[in-house]
Amino acid sequence: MSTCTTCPYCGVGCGVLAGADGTIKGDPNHPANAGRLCSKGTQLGETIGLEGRLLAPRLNGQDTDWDSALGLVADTFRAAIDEHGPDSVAFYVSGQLLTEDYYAANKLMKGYIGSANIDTNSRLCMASSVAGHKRAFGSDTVPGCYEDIEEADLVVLVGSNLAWCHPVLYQRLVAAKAARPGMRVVNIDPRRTATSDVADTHLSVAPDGDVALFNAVLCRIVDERRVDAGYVATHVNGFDVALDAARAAGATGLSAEELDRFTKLWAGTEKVVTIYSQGVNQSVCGTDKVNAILNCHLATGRIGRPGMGPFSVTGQPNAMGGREVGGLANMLANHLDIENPAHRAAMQGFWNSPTICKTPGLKAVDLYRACAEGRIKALWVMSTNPAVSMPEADAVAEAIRAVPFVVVSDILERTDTGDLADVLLPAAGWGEKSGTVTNSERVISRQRAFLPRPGQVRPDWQIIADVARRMGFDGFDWADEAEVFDEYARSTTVSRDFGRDLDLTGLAGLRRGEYDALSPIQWPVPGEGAPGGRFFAEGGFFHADGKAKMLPTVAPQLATPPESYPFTLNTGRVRDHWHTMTRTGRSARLSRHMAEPYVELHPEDAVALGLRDADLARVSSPTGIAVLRVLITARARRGSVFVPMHWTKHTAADGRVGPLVAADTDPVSGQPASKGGFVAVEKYRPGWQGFLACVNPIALGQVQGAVAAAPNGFSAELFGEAPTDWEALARILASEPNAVASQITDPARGATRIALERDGDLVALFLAGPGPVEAARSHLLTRIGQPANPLPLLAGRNAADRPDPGPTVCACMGVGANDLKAAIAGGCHTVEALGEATQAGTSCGSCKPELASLIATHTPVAAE
Ligand SMILES: Nc1nc2c(c(=O)[nH]1)N[C@H]1C(S)=C(S)[C@@H](COP(=O)(O)OP(=O)(O)OC[C@H]3O[C@@H](n4cnc5c(=O)[nH]c(N)nc54)[C@H](O)[C@@H]3O)O[C@H]1N2
Ligand SMILES: Nc1nc2c(c(=O)[nH]1)N[C@H]1C(S)=C(S)[C@@H](COP(=O)(O)OP(=O)(O)OC[C@H]3O[C@@H](n4cnc5c(=O)[nH]c(N)nc54)[C@H](O)[C@@H]3O)O[C@H]1N2
Ligand code: SF4
Ligand SMILES: [Mo]
Repeated sequence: MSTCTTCPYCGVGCGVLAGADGTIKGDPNHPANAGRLCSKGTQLGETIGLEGRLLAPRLNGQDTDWDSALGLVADTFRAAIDEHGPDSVAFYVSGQLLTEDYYAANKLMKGYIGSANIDTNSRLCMASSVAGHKRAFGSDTVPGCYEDIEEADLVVLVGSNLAWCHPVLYQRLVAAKAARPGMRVVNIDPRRTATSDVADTHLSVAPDGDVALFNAVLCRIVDERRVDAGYVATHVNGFDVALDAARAAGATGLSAEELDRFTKLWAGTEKVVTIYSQGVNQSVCGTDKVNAILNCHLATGRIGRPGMGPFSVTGQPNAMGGREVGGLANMLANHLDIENPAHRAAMQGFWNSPTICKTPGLKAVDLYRACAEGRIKALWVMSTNPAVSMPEADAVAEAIRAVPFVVVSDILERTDTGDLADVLLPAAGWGEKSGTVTNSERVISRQRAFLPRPGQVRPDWQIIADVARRMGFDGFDWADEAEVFDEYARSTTVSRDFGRDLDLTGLAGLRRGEYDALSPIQWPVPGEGAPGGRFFAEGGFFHADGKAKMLPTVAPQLATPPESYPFTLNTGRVRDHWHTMTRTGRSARLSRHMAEPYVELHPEDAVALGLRDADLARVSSPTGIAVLRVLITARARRGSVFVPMHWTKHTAADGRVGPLVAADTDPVSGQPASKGGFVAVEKYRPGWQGFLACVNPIALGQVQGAVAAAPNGFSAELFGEAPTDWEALARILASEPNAVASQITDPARGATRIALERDGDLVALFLAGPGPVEAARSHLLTRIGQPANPLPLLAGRNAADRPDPGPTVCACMGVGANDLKAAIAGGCHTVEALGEATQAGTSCGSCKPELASLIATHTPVAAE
């Protein structure tokens, strides 16, 4: 028996069939994925174990009972509000909460506490898209749907690594292009990524060159007479001022020929979809980037019709749901505006609440500044890890520490943020809680529980309601999540009556059974008439006059790095990890794709810095320092380095990029420029480097490095400042004081290899030397926890029956790069042939771009 639910990772929102035994399959009936899953979705079963889970409320590190914890939270928030006013408290929430959780949190803060100090990690994610939509459309409306991507003749991906970040949508794009080879795909990103592999053209735009680029597209549209004059006349304001601004040329970092070809292609293709993501949003000019793109679609009327439109893809599973219920500090609820007294009065009327916030609250970056300045007396963080993911992360951790009372709701006992809390509240996790999420194309799906709730965990909405009631508020007496959803659906009568886009009144009054059985449904869901569909093909915008607005977007001066920090910093994601790794970090398979934090840089920059592959580099900015493995690739843009965002104090204290990122924000949206800032890069020479594979969890202590899950235990890449007693160190790191040690040393190279055996099993292998450790890691990892003769391993020989598979490329089927290279040498020259021979890429397909690039690099060139 399996349960039909939704993947808890990205905003594609794939349907999942989950079994109580942890089996996971794609749901063939879900409109987002039709049975497909990516590597992260496929490995969900590996991430739902109970190790490390927070199972009881905690006060100052001691387990406590719910009554005491909830009472303390309610009393302390109440006391702060009574003494210092409603704006002295704050919630910081997450696009990974379910809509019901989010609705409850927003209602409590805005309608009952009477402050708008509830902001969300969507501030770091979607805020510029929200602000751009509101400026252009009068509301935060995503006009199109996934099918548009398949029906387009031109798909432009701007600042989106779709192949790694929205893999199932990417697979749909790849399949559509294969079926219709005439389709064109252009990828606009300073660096080449796995996504560039589907693209006919990759444009290495200068960081933040996007406004200038889309301004150039707008000029081309006009010059080639591609303006839809009828649409503009009837439905659009601001055309002339937008065009004036666009005429002022700005730097894109592209050649005149590249610019010419791209603007011509965009202007000349009717069915164009422009997909954009964090390369657009996370910038000091993020909102202008969004509007520069929207301007082009509005001028051509290419919006809301099949195969055309701008498409801001959401990151988190419920980023869209959070925007609906009002999780941002500058939105009220239901896409209504705090600044509008009629909206406020109507929401307060619906809630029948004692008060309502009057002005926008603090946005994330300002919120943590207020914490640092002592203005916030009580803070509640739910389902997000700001001590890792905020810019200037170390300063944010200090700011949280400065708040007198900090509550964190999480599923884990230890996170970088949870470690700063006075009270930890144990939340039910994916698989244990029930509710709804909305994906990138406005499809609402049910998340359904299929696992028993362990320990004392409770769903987030219930924890919020419990606190609200203890604060003396009515309006939080829901019996279950179906009642919360029903109230939310009914509340959209308010937005509907204001003529807004968000209308779920057709879902109001669902009985529990109907709610449980709810199939994926695209909003709007009006009380009468068919649900779903596109917006704006016939105008109908949400500004007072019903028209859209084109905005004058002025291309910024491209920033030149200061002498002391000569590289532009770029940050983002890897294929198999999710954010701060609290879930994907538990999966051995997912942890093998990228087992440690790294810095990607261009070969010419590497030469200039004297860096070679696998060296360590010290990357520093005015606000922080990280030590990272060097990955040299021609995919990087010269002068720009890329560092992934995933590692934490728990997984690689020195490998965190958050402390390096400057807290600069977009002036309109308040979204931080997480892709920006400047850094210095230099070679880092530690006293030694090492690799440890072991059955026990690894506590790094004084040693630096990164830990990761491995097939029979854990692994770590290590480095340190001073030479040590190797055997003692190996025992401490492996927590094996009594195991039998064998050691081989190579005094000439200063290298050592130590094996620890207990009861005939190999429990740890430790390799160390003065430079990067060269060893077949995946091979060594397979021996851990097994009866093994350590000597051949220590001598560095692979058993003849088990050649080293190399670094994992296909996480689902566990296929390594060496296996793949062998198969390519053996004649597999297509992704399909490789799949048949090795099974790589045959499950979720997330690794297909990497398979294709391996084929491109390793196929022997045929003799003439
Ligand atoms: N595997 C995986 N998938 C995820 C997530 C995850 O953690 N892991 N997180 C989810 C979430 S919450 C989000 S928001 C999405 C994010 O999804 P994406 O936005 O696709 O991912 P990122 O890697 O953050 O950034 C995308 C690209 O922007 C580029 N970029 C940087 N600066 C610029 C610029 O100035 N202009 C342009 N045009 N491009 C630029 C970067 O080089 C990068 O390749 O992914 C979602 N999916
Ligand atoms: N440098 C840099 N920084 C970035 C970005 C970037 O591209 N570069 N991207 C930004 C973006 S787009 C995003 S979205 C953020 C993401 O950053 P975060 O939101 O900080 O990262 P997550 O690891 O997703 O944090 C989710 C937390 O919620 C917990 N959790 C999981 N399920 C539940 C649940 O059901 N209930 C509760 N209460 N807790 C739960 C998890 O254990 C985890 O601690 O990072 C941002 N920061
Ligand atoms: S694409 Fe992958 S991570 Fe995103 S929802 Fe689908 S299975 Fe989950
Ligand atoms: Mo995000």
